[in-house]
Parts: sequence; structure tokens; C-alpha cells
Amino acid sequence: MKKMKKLVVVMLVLSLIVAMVGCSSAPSNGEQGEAGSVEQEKYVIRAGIGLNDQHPQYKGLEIFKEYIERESDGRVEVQLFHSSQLGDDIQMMEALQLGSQEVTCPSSAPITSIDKRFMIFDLPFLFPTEEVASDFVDGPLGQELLDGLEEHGLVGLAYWENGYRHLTNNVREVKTPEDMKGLKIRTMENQVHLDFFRALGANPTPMPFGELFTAMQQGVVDGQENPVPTIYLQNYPEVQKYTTLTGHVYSPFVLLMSKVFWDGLPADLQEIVQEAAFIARDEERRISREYTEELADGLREAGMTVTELTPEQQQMFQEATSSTVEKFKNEIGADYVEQVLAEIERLSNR
Ligand code: KDG
Repeated sequence: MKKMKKLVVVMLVLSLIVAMVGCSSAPSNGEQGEAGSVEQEKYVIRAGIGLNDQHPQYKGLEIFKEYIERESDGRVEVQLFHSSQLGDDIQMMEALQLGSQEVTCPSSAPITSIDKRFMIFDLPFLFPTEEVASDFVDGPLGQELLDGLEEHGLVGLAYWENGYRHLTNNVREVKTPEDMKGLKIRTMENQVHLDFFRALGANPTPMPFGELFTAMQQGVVDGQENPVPTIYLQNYPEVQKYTTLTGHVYSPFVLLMSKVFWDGLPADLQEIVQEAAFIARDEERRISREYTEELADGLREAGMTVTELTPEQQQMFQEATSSTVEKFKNEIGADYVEQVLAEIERLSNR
């Protein structure tokens, strides 16, 4: 009887140890459930962006999350982080390459540090309409750029929309290139943008997005450039007086996944993730265009002076920065840029 009691105690202690070991290793990214169980593998996607949770980009991520979690029957959990909580665009891309973060969605501009062909999107006054821009990125040339990212440890899932970028500043109303002289403008970390603002006589300062609001508040920079939804939703009217609708560049977002993570996903989950990226893309573009239309008035209501350029003034900006186009045509590769221009021309004339 004594022996029996001893045996029961030993078994209880053993099962406690087993339970404790089980708790300390919760399944994540490819790990199985409890040893020997038939549970399916679980995956966690951490998706981080620089913009805040009011922006169409975040709304797109919410759709991405919902679709994946529903269609994968809970095998994948998607955690969302905004406002640079996981770092800035370049840091997050590096984390994806290392496999320590799964998803991010930068503007195309910082991706030029990985593949300079992405500089085509930074050439000023390239896309005549948002529709031409999205048909271009969704077409074969856009896909070729995404495919090229794989050798850099990134999987390009889809292009979403940031939109036409416009100038804001806190010094004066800008109507012509002359008005740009000496303005300290924050740019994205991108050579073409730097050259563009230098050509206008401004003083460009590259800086991660997460530092921008404080830099404007403290007068480290006089202004910046971003699409209307960003200007409004990031509360820039609190620290900026003037918006000029320059539309100098169309920025796509690129939804990126870590290749290390992608390669570890079973094919059925890869399919669900890819599908989610496209479904969320369509909705994100719709919301972005709706906000772009509505929020220019929002900027006025928030106290900003919003200036629309006449075609002549727009032409002046184009002429003042034509040297940037010439210079970077050669840097990117003249033949490649010609191919891009021909495709945009074809899409514009349909
Ligand atoms: O979430 C995206 C942002 O991090 C950033 O890419 C936004 O266009 C942007 C900028 O100006 O840096």
C-alpha cells in the first residue's frame, strides 16, 4: 500500500513537470503544439508600419489580418503595429531580412537602398493618374520589381497605394519654384528626392517618418511632403500652415513579407496570405482615394492655406527639376527607364 502511494506521488510530480515544460514553450512560427499531439502548426505574423491607425494603410492591414485569421481557421495570428512601434521603414525591412519580423509596408522610396530600379517611382511627374499608376504596378514591370526582391530576403506580396505627394511648410505659401528657396524640407531616405529638392533650391534633410512630427514641431525642418491623407491624419495642420498640391511624385506602398518566414509556410497558407494581400490592396486603394478627395477640404477646415497650382506653375516645377530625371535615368539604366516610360505611355493612351 505504501509502495502504491509512493508511485502515485512520483507520477503526479512527473505530470507536473511535463505540464510546466509544455507551458514554457507556447507554439509559434512553425513550432508544433504539445509533444506528440496532432495539433497543426501555428504561425504569428507581426506586421508593422510607420503611419498611425487612422490611415488607409492600417485599414488595409486590418482587412489583411481578418482574412488570414478567418481563412486559416486560426492557424495564423496576425498582430498589427502602427506609428513605428516596431521601428522605421529601413529597420523593419532589415528585420524581415533577418526573419525577426514578418511583414512591413514601406513606401517604395526606402526600398531603393536594396534595388535602385525602385527609383523609377521617385522620378517626378511620371504617372498622369492613380489608375495608370496602379495598372503599371499591377502589370508585368511592377511584378518584375517584386520578383527581384526575393534575392534580398524579401517577398513582395502586392502594391498598395500611398498616393500623390504634396508639399507642406510653415514659412510661406509656395506657388513657384522660386518660393522653395532655402526651405528646410524633410524627405524620405532616397537619393532622387534629395536631388529633386536641391534642384528647387530647397535644403532637403532625409529622416525616418517616425521623427517627422517632432522635427516640424521643434522647427528642425520647415516642411515635408506626403499625400493628403497622411498630412491630415498625422495631424500636420497642428504644426504646418501651408499645403501646396504639387503632386510631384506618386508613391506606391509595397507590402513585404520576410522570405525566411514565407519559405517556412505551408503552400495552403502561402496562398491565403497572397490572396489577403490582393483583397486588402483593392480596399486600401479605394479608401485612400476616398480620403484623398475628402480631406483636402479637411486641411482647409483645420486652418491650413491649401494652394492648387495652375498648369503653368506645375510646368515651372517640372522644368526646374528636369535635371533630376536626366541624372537618374542614367543611374537607374537608360534602357530600363525608356521601357518604363513606354509602358506608362501605352497605359495612358488606352
Ligand atoms: O507606413 C509607411 C510609412 O512608414 C512611410 O513609408 C510613409 O511615405 C512615407 C514617408 O514619408 O516616410
